[in-house]
Amino acid sequence: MRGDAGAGVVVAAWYLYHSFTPSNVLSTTCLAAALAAGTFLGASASFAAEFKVKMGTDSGQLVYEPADLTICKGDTVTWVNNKGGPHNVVFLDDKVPDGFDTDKYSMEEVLNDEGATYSVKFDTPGTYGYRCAPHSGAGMIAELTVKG
Ligand SMILES: [Cu+2]
Repeated sequence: MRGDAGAGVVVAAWYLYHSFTPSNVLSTTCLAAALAAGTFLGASASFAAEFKVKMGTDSGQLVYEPADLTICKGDTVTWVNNKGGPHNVVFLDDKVPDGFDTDKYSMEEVLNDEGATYSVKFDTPGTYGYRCAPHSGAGMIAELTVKG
């Protein structure tokens, strides 16, 4: 029935919204989360989430927020220029998984406009360190863990 199908989509959207926030995703495994999403969507288990990282806190502190984030393989991180820019994302050559091309995924420029974004999709599990070129001296360095 058409009405039931619509309700199902709403329920699935609610479930995804409430299940894939950065804090909740830590409490489950990537596989379980993907399977649950696949079940709700009636599709494959290759669901990928998007996580937002603020560049500069709302009060203007020169840090990434969260500075320590765990995601699943296939997820995307979108950095948002929040406060205190310009900011950017430069991956640390000595703190990324083998085969990750830091030149390819690091920003050469900076984000000047508040609300401007930069996104990277992560397909290789491991630990990634990155810094903000203008502010790493002030401690604007963060870590990202990608689970398989
Ligand atoms: Cu910065």
